[in-house]
Amino acid sequence: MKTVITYGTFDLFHSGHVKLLNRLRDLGDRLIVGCSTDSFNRIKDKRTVYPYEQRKEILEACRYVDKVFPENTWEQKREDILREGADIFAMGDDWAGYFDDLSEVVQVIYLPRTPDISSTDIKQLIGIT
Ligand code: C2G
Repeated sequence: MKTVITYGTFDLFHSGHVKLLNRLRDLGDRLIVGCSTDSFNRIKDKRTVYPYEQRKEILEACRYVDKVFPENTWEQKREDILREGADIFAMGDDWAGYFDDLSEVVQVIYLPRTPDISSTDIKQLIGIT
């Protein structure tokens, strides 16, 4: 059983998220997602439209996701990886290099982001700054 782990806010769930989660799921047999809590997004200085519980519910409804857990800090990844027995840590390549230190405990992979779509773009389109 190969477990893949990833993290993100996943606000205003869109096809860029779906394409990434699909590719991540194809890297293994199980995909688990650390979903950024509202308090962690305040630390990331990231405003969201959907609160954590709704973002978690939407992720859990995604066919590619097997489990969702809260991401409260930058530092919890190593502990999560060991607890979940993750074999692969993967993110979109806007994060390329940021988490290379985790290669001590897991295979680290960065996949190309889907171009031309983002939660930020959507917020601007619907007039939410
Ligand atoms: N993503 C993508 N293509 C897009 C938009 C996002 O592949 N068009 C990917 C990002 O690269 C990321 C994931 O989808 O891997 C989630 O994106 P965000 O919700 O923006 O995640 P972020 O707020 O950057 O949080 O500890 C890591 C952080 O929690 C990441």
